[in-house]
Amino acid sequence: RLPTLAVVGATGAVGTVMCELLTGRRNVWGEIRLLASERSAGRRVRCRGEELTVQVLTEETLDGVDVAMFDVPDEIAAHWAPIAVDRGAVVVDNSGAFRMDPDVPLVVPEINPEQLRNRPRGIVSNANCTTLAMIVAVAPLHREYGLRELVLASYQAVSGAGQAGAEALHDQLAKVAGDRLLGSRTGDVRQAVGDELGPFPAPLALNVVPWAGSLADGGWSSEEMKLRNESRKILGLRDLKVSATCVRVPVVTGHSVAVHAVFATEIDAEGARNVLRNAPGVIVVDDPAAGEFPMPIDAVGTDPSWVGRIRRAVDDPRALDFFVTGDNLRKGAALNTAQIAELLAKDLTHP
Ligand code: 11C
Repeated sequence: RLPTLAVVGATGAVGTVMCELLTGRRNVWGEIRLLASERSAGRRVRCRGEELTVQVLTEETLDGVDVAMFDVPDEIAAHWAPIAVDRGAVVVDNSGAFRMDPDVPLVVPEINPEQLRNRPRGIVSNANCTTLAMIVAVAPLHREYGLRELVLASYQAVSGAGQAGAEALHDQLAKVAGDRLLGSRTGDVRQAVGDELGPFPAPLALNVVPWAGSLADGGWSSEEMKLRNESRKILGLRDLKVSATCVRVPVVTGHSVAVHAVFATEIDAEGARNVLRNAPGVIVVDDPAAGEFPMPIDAVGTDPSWVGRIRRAVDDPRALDFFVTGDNLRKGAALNTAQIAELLAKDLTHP
């Protein structure tokens, strides 16, 4: 019997991409069950060539599920994931609810797939989308050169904040379009956009906002702390120094990170490029003379992390600077979850 899969949160921004992804990937599932809140129940969604009806998430609709993917807010995952485990499922959770739990592995299949087997709570966590875009490129460099420190600046797309984020940006762009004064000293974007900020603290149209997530200790944002804590856990580097500044930009999909990585040994750009060319899940696009560098408009809809602008730091032969872009809804969320779930399916089918 092929395992039964539940997609919890099937109609959200990530859930929608998940259904598209499942349609294109190798079919390892028997039944696929789409679950969501009452609001979305009854909706018909095409998945894997079948027309499926979204069902309400209940204890009963979790019955018989072997693997449950959760693409829901933290508090809903915190409540429902243990219930799914009690009903017999292994949960792959894309929220932040369990990532730092020492009894929950934080798995990126290209980096630490072996940790999947050690899951005492029956839950496996999927990392934050910004961490994922960056870590797929950082990990192979760490293996080769020994990572000591990361200094990061993110350029995060609005769909990281869900469907509401994408809609807010499009609504705002419609309001500012055509007014060539807006964004200048005499054109007030705040006035043009009004109160419709969606999930953001300030307008995103014609602007960037140096904030994502909630306020954490010391003035850091929760998103910045996730980059630090999740990188340490995935790489198994408890003392890794990480400083991040997370910034929201007017991009619909595709999170980018400018990375300054310091290693234990000297590093040269061509050596690093070769390591990255051979790394799974990475594509190197690095020919600035020809105008080729990684950008969200190219990465969107694709699986790998796109890496470019690779150069050794002028003032530190042990440091490398580069730019990485990945689709925050695919590798940053749905794809990594699907990859983990497929490894679990393989174990269930051939224990
Ligand atoms: C954003 N990275 O772009 C966030 C969204 O911990 O999974 C994902 C939050 C998370 O707003």
